[in-house]
Amino acid sequence: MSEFKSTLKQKISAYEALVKRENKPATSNGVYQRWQNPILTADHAPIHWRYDLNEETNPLLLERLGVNAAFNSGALYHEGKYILAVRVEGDDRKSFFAIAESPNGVDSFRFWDFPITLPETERPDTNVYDMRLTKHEDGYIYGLFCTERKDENQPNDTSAAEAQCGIARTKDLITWERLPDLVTYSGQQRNVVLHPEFVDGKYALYTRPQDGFISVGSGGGVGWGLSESMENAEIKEEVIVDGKTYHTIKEVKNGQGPAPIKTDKGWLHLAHGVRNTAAGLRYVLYVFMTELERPWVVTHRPGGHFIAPRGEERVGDVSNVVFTNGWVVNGSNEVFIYYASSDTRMHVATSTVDRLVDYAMNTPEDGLRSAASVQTRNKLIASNLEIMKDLDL
Ligand code: M1P
Repeated sequence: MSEFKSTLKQKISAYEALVKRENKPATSNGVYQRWQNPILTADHAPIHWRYDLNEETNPLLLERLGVNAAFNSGALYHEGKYILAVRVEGDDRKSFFAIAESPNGVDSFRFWDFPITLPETERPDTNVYDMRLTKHEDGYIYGLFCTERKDENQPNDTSAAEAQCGIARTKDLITWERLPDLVTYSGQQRNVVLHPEFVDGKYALYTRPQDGFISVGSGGGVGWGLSESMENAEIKEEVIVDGKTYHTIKEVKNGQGPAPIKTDKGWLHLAHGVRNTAAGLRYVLYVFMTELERPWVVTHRPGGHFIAPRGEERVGDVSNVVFTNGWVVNGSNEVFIYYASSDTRMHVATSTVDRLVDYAMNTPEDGLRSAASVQTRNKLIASNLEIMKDLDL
């Protein structure tokens, strides 16, 4: 066997070992179960995406098109499979979307042969990322994502960018129809998510109005608005569902994660919150619930973070970040929370609808002052000390 072929054979067997690696439960806090291994990394990108496998044109078997990261994935439970619309980032810093599927939701995620071919609009995207998948009651699967383009108003600033909400839809996850970008009357938009049901006969969207590309400025918060259509989506009026708040985990900014899960107690939401530190921004996940009939009205706000970066999750291209834009409920009411760490890799945590609703409804709110936090904790401690007297463990 030629050296080319034997090297390729080794690469294929290392790749197969990675993709087939069994995942195991890690720590659990009763609310959710973390799993040991990242479910997707840059190394999960298929070999045929990265190497030219033609011995004549690539005799030294060099990696021609490297992949830098696989993170921030939209998710769907579809035809009995766990589907992720992964943000894959090439070494050239451009992100694109690719579908990966798993039979069990916790390991064996394998990319489909080709990434998604996403049509462009008349104003081509420079970069696209963070697709939220929503199976809407109109029959389509929508992918809403951030489209980033150069800010033409600042031609001399090579990092001045503009973020807006791009929209595509599909029925089979293979062929995608691109629709015009969402029109809103806020400066920029990121983290826009389609609600799965019509509200008052209209499409309902969670938004994140922001003044600048990174800074939300005077804007921010998880917003909400209605649109007559998705073919020409336009939100004339945005209300803030869940604003940013001083000295909380969402002091600087926040954003809706995936589309909310419908439960008999209300809509269950997952979001990210950002605060500033001397080491830079820290991104964590949090949960809230809204009314069934009025999904823009918050009913429960469990205080603090739900998932924060831990161990190796804390380090990556943008360290100290966990971010989510995908979760699914399977046929047994189990919830698979797909989250990325440090803009580098994907993880899963599992729970159930009942556990998450219990967490959302029975976790005390942030009291917004140290004294209030101590009061809440003392109440728990006093009650527990009484219980512990009679505990015979
Ligand atoms: O780098 C952390 C995250 O930053 C952005 O999120 P937000 O708009 O809330 O600041 C996004 O670019 C996201 O992709 C990224 O993970």
